[in-house]
Amino acid sequence: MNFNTICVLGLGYIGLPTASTFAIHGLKVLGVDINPRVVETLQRGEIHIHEPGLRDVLTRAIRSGNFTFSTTPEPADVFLIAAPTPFQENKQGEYNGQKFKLADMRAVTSATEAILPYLRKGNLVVLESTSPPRTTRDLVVPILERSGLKAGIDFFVCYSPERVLPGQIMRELIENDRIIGGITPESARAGRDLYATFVKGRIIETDATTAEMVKIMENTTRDVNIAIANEFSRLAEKFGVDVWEAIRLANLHPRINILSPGPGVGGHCISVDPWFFVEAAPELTELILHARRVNDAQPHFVVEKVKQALGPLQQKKIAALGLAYKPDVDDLRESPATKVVHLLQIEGAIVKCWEPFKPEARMDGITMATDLFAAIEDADGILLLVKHTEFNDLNPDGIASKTKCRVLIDCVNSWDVKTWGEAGFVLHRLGVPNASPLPTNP
Ligand code: SAJ
Repeated sequence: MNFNTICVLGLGYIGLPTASTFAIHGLKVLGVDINPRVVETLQRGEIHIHEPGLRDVLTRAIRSGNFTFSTTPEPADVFLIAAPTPFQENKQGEYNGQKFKLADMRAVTSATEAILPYLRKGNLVVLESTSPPRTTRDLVVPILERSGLKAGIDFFVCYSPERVLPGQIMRELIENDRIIGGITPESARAGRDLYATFVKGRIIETDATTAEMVKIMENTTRDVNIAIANEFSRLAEKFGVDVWEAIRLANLHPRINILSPGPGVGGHCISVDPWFFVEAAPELTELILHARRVNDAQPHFVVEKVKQALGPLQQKKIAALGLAYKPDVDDLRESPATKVVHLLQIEGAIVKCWEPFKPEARMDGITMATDLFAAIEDADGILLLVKHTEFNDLNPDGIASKTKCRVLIDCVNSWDVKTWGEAGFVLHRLGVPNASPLPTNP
């Protein structure tokens, strides 16, 4: 099947890279976003998100003449929905006294409705947004059939989960295997023909609900694995063990791969998607629910660690390094680092934050420093929350010359006790019992 034109709805972290990639591979792409500021930014040739390599592909796409932008769709051969599926902020579900979060499907619903006036016989509609199982069949198809056309007969529908890792999206988009779940085998085949435009990995056809479940299973598995790493970090502190060394040794086993503890799980995927299973079947998801709770509680353990290092936090000045949800990205959504900062402030600490990937970030209740040195100059403690490469590479003597602070708390196993110790610092690490006494500031 040959597709020449595609309308991509949602120009965020997934939609924009995907749309740009289709455009440089010869399709005429209309990028649609309901936010006029996003559309204006892109029309000026500028970009509203940070993702390595995206700027280059976007520029090539625009220069090719294949990529234009609008706030409303137009007729096309393919409609691809890449709208966000966060959870609802103001409403929770409950089962047996346990509360759980609920998916907010409004963006997917309205993107699907926006396609309706343009849907024609022979079209392909693809949902990429991570969605609760059966969304394609039970939410998307009924909306599209309001057109009077019959899904699977007059037009094709498939679910193809995005599986790319933020920070490596441009490469993974092309190289990763693609799962295409059709509402009929013909729909899956149409999806295969579309993605074959640029995917170099395998393209595997299945049904829509299996594809939805596969996507949530992947992210849930990662969440559960991180939860156990976080629990190991708590146990290691209790038993006087260095969790990082213990994990390194355990991972020498050929069938063990423990992930890394840290300040918690953030982002718009792993901390959200497991709730889709819990919401759909709370009676069957005890482990998944508890893993979510373990990861959500991890910022509290970081605060305990800071208290062990600095004593009572009232009026203590803390420099918090890193607010992004993970290393080397500028995305602050659902970031555990911001939760840690809020909890420290509740304890009375005065926190200055430095985020090199988003120095201009403005968030309620968060004080941003103008640069790293402004954050640390008068600190009592320096708290490392994100393993950004530039924090890894900091020079201990250089830092020592800019602040009198000599107490470091590393939550991500970035800094070396010996190297920083030689520069006069006492380094406390998450998952390692605090051995060293509090130093006095010189
Ligand atoms: N994290 C840890 N310890 C680890 C690994 C991660 O605490 O060992 C934390 C990170 O710091 C971050 C969170 O988990 O706060 C999630 O980061 P991540 O790198 O694990 O994943 P995401 O959310 O950036 O991307 C995931 C990926 N899914 C899987 O690896 C199974 C990606 O492939 C998906 O496309 C993406 O979710 C998505 O969009 O669903």
